[in-house]
Amino acid sequence: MNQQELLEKIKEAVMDGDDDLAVEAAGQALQSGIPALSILNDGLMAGADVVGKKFETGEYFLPQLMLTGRAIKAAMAVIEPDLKSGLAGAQAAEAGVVVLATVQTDIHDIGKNIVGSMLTASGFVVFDLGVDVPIKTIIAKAQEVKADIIGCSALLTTSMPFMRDLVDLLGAMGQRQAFKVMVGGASVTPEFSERIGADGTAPNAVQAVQLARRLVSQRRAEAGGAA
Ligand code: B1M
Repeated sequence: MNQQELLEKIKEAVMDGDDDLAVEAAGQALQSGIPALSILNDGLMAGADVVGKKFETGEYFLPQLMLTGRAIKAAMAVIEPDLKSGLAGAQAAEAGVVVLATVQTDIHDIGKNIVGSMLTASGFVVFDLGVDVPIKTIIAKAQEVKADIIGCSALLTTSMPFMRDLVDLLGAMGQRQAFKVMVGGASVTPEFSERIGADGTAPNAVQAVQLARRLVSQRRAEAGGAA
């Protein structure tokens, strides 16, 4: 089987919600030399997109979404060590402190967990508050641990506005400059991030780490300038 066929096999395993096949195919893909990031983007997320579209059109139902989520999680366990080792070269102790959460009303956590895991592997201290987290709880934790970055994940168009509310609430509290705010999730675009006044977004976990590094550098430069 060539590399394109292996990626297709992963995509189909995710579409079928077949966790055993997803694990097997992810392992074969790694062995054949496909980079872990490509397995994530071109295999797992590509399969999730198809399932999402079939769910929208009424061809698939909630059980299929659940099986798809399970298959992605299972395959992630196979590729995660490689994803992390790809980042290890640039690892720095105490790269920054991140408070991470899926915002209130939203329970999608697969992408957030991958982002959290990649940030940790890159030397960030991550406080992952889980899913369906009220924005006030996120801000309180960020204040408590003196976070550099608040990272919010949301996959529902109905939960994304809570990320705007978080930015607005920080402003109302006079705390907007205290933290960098990073947002993400399948429907989050750079335009959305800019519109709500966040400091940036990333389409995947590897770019999320790069963004987090940039934001911490900016924050430290700003703090140095203010001193
Ligand atoms: Co749901 N779901 N779901 N779902 N689900 C979507 C999101 C949907 C797009 C499917 C669709 O209809 N096309 C749709 C949302 C539509 C919309 O609002 N526009 C949807 C819906 C409607 C729902 C329910 C409402 C269904 C229902 O009950 N009727 C319900 C909502 C529950 C709730 O949250 N209150 C629901 C439930 C579920 C399950 C629980 C069954 C399951 C989630 C399991 C879990 O997370 N533990 C599920 C799944 C699996 C999906 C899809 C198919 C796949 C999501 C996923 O895990 N992708 C999804 C379709 C899709 O996304 N195309 C869909 C893989 C993951 C690796 O990608 O999360 O995008 P992603 O994360 C990426 C990047 O986005 C980025 O990096 C990650 C890794 O590379 N990233 C960040 C993520 N967070 C970041 C944060 C950052 C930076 C980058 O900075 C802080």
